[in-house]
Amino acid sequence: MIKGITSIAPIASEDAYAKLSSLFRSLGFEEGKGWDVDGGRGAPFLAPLGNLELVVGRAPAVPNILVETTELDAVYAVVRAWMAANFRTEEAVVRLSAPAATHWNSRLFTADLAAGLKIGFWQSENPLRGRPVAIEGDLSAAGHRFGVVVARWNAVITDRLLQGALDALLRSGADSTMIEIVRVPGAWEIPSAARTLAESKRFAAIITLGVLLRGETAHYEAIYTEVARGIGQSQQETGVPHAFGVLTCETLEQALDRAGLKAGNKGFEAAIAAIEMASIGVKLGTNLEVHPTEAGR
Ligand code: DLZ
Repeated sequence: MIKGITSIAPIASEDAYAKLSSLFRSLGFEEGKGWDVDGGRGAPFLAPLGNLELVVGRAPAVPNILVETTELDAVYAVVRAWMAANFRTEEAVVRLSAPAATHWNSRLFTADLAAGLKIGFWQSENPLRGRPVAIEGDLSAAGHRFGVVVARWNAVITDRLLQGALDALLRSGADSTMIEIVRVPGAWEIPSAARTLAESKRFAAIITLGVLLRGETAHYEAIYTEVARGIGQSQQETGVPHAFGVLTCETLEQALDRAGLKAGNKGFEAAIAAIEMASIGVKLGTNLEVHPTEAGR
């Protein structure tokens, strides 16, 4: 419901009004729709983010117009050039302070444009400031149990995908005794095996690996659709993350490229996705993994 907030800055004189408008234009501020009514004039300047800050008690020693920047030194160069063009040299030097650290983990400089009209420009030194808070998975596989379902059809490719997946798991801290590998005849059988593993609730994530070659596979589209649907359905209905490492390629050469030759190893990538989802499961409280000890087995 809230659309925006406007803080009104009364400007003492026409000269100060013109100076500040000119400086903001030279910095590339977007101008809003101004107004001119009953002897008063308003010039809105828009910024991607705005806020009205209420302060009680001792206020930080800053001007009450503060412009937050992401490249303070570049902005300083523009303001300094503008000051040089609008004031005598010695006056410009006095009116512009150099960027300096504040006690609130930022850097700030001020430009004194006219009596009672000092503008502050600042940049936070906190790299996380303004970033949306996101829940992200870690890339640590330690302490998690993973199920890997791999098709034997086109084993020359799927063995490489499996090697890639194991490489990712072990290098990310997985315990080899906590990785269970199930080999199935072909891609068609992957969904049911994946679902059996997922329903056991013993795994933080399932990794599915296979290759469908268009040239070799009758009803290629139908099979692929069903395999993808089955894996997705198992993931949704069991709540256990399933990483999708089933390649669909025109030729064997293309498949080899994706299994470690020219285009990365999709088994490795699927395992990394599984590790990340296992961690997100812990953070979101949706990890269903029950370890054998907990299950009393
Ligand atoms: C039958 C078949 C064919 C033609 N092609 C492939 C393939 O490219 N990739 C694959 O993983 N599996 C293939 N299969 C085997 C089927 O997935 C399935 O294992 C058999 O039809 C037995 O149900």
